Amino acid sequence: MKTLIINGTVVSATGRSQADVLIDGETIAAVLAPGSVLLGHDLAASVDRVIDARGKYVIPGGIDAHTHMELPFGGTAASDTFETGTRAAAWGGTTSIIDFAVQRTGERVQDGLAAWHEKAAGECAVDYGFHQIIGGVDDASLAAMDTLVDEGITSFKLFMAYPGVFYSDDAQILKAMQKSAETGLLTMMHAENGPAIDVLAEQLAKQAKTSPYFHGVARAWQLEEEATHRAIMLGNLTGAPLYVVHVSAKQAVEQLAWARDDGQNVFGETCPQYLYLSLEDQLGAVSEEWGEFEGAKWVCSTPLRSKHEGHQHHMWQALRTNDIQMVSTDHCPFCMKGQKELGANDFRAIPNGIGSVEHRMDLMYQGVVTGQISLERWVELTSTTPARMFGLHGRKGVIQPGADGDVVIYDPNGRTTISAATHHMNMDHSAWEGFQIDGHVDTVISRGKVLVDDGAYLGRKGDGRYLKRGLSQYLI
Ligand code: DUC
Ligand code: ZN
Ligand code: ZN
Repeated sequence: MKTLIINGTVVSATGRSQADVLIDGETIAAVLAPGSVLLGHDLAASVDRVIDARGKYVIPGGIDAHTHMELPFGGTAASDTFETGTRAAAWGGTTSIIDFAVQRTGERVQDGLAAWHEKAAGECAVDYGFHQIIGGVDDASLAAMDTLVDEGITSFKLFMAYPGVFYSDDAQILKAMQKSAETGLLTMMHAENGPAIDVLAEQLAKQAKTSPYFHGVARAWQLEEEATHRAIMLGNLTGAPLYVVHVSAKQAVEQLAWARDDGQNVFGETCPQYLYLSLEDQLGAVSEEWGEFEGAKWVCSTPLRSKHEGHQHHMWQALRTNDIQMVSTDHCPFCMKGQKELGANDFRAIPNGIGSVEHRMDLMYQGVVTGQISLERWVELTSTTPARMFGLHGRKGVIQPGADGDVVIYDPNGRTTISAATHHMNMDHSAWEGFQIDGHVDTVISRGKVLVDDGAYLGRKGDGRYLKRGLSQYLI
């Protein structure tokens, strides 16, 4: 199957131009001056399908490098399966995800990874890779980390939060980072001081401060800044490259900025919720159905931050200055009914997570509309840098000959209203209910196959393939 996309504006991380894109089979064959004639033939006449992208942007498919499909967490499991979550991703212009396989204390890393392969194989709408959560750093898991690169898993995640669940203490972090320095695996860090958070949360609960808002009060920014600093210094000591996930506090951004200025291989990711939503939104949220428990929809960790402290402004700035390099979702959906409501009487029991895998491209495009970031930076933050960061560059994140035919046609004049009534994620609510999007994902092509076109879903489960990843291109 040969597809030619004509008349569009092709946008990359470094520029934009009027060009036609030829996809042959699963890969991009050529990016051509408009109306090109090849070997005397009118190209449009020799292909199977021509898509007219006049007035629209032609961008590389989005890469969401932080999702949690089916994650067992908080006494339940994330409500999107690999099937529903990746289909929703496709609807939103994301053609690759990187999810987190889980190993817990006492379990073998190999078994955790095998379990994730089993959940995802044959189910996904788009291509998928894995990071490895090491929830129990011990001699066996450290030894198993030596085998990860051969499996195409070149990054692992540690948690400084969630004592008794995924938590690693400093000694464990030090050992895992030594392994990271030795193997080239990128250390991903959930940087919040979990033991201190648990003390504050218990104190709040004893004062009957149990509504969802207090989740954010307990998870104070000082505890994100402190953990980020500690992770940076342990990385400095061991020589481990460090990637801090879901950064929400401006003080944590400042930690990353000085470490980068100091020459360390330190990177940071933020998520749409930290750019648009605040602790006050959560406090003010009351509904007929849920009363003040409505705020549970926005319980995630790291938490939403106070709008009076300037975190959002600082985060947009950091996206421009490259103190933060990319935007993922931390997609971890839970329904209100039967899941979030486990914490109806105590915020500590609310499963943490927001579902956004379908909306990341649209939400970040609003930064272009409002002048916070350029069109090129939009592509860089959502696709090109994730590919480079996680060893997919050349295949993903670019529209160039030889790359996978992952292409999104985005209409800047289209309109989208986000709602649980119309989204494709398996969630009974939306953290983004009523958000008006200037722009629309019109057509989504994954390895040459049209998955979404003009409001219709044309893909099938199992279209997505496992992505064996290389080492991070930022380290070589
Ligand atoms: N944060 C979340 O909000 N959900 C899953 C895990 C995490 O770290
Ligand atoms: Zn996390
Ligand atoms: Zn996460």
